[in-house]
Amino acid sequence: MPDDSKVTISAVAARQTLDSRGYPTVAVRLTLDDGATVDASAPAGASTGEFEAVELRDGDDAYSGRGVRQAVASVTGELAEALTSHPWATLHELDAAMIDVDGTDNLARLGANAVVAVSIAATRAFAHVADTSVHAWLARLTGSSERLPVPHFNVLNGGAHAANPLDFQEFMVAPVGAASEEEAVQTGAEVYHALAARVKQRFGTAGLGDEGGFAPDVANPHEALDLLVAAIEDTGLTAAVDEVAIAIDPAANGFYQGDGRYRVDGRVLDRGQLVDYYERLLDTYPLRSIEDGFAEDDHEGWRLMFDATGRRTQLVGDDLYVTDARRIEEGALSHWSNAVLIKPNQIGTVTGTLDAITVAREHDMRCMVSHRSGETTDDFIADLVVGTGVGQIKSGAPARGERVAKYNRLMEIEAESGGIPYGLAEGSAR
Ligand code: 2PG
Ligand code: MG
Repeated sequence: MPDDSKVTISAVAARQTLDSRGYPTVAVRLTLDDGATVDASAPAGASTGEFEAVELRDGDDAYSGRGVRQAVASVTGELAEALTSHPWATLHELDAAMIDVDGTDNLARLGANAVVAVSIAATRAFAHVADTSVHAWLARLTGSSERLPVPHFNVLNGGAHAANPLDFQEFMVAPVGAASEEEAVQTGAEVYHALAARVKQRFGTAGLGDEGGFAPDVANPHEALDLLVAAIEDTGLTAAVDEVAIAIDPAANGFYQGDGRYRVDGRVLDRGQLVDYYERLLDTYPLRSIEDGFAEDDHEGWRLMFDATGRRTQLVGDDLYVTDARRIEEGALSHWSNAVLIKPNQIGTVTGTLDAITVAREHDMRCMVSHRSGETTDDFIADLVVGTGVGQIKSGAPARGERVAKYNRLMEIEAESGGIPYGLAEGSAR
């Protein structure tokens, strides 16, 4: 077992580095006793859930208050002292020590941006001392069968990630029927380019949103979905749930009006009407997955949606669960959704992330590993998704360095490892 090999950290360094939106985030380097170094950096969300672990921002003049010098100081100060104090037998022990030093229940004092970067670097350190890849180490730790995931390419952006009037945040293309990761990436890129041509022709511009998808002045979700279907067909492939499927993240917190009412397409819909709206989309388009279709605190809306569509569609909780095992358990027992989005920085440690996946699995909920809208070129989530074998990832468009870093790492794992199957995990069809 990898945990037999202890990790001894001799030095801890941290600094500010820029994310894909040009704001600073935390970069960490751990030096191990054999001289090896492991690095990691924290991503940052824009449409964040209320109950996420706290991302520490300085709030002073630098970067409009978004500097992370305090979080960097957390790493080089208190965390460095704790981490270099003795050898670590397990990642769990190391993560627990950081939570202990922080002393709050949401990492508010040291900052989840500090802790998650250290936790990811530490995971790499354990893989290093076990002389294996990060994905293989995670698979052994969690007892999972490795799997290359179906990528969900966010090719059209709206909501908090774009300046257009589109209420829904993400429109994704998922090559479910591809034979390999390499083929899936090719499909995603070809659809992206076909969409670029259509968007340029219709709107005269192909400006991008935060995740590298196009952000034209599309008026409503129907128009966006029509464009996606057309772009898929332009490539000669079939838009269908078991071939090239579509997934959406409305990110409903962004258009929730309170009191069970939502503003979509300029109309105010109650919960039942919003369920009807989604059902019409499901009837019309090859939609396999809807994430955050309701607001994070509108549990009644989630339940209604689950009752109406949970048997035929993947319903993913993101802001709803914030990668928190306790919330996921509550959602499973209350029938809020049948799937969970997995973002390490929402919970702040890799161990907490793995706990979230374990609980989801115990309740037969599917998982999708996810990037954040603010990213670096850190590709940890690629190894995370393969090692846990959950079968689905979203990492934005098949373009821009911080997005393709993950897709490229997946293709590298496929090429290097040989024999890891591609596709949705058992029981994950629509
Ligand atoms: C989401 C994410 C990632 P953000 O809502 O799923 O796509 O966006 O990182 O802004 O929360
Ligand atoms: Mg989301």
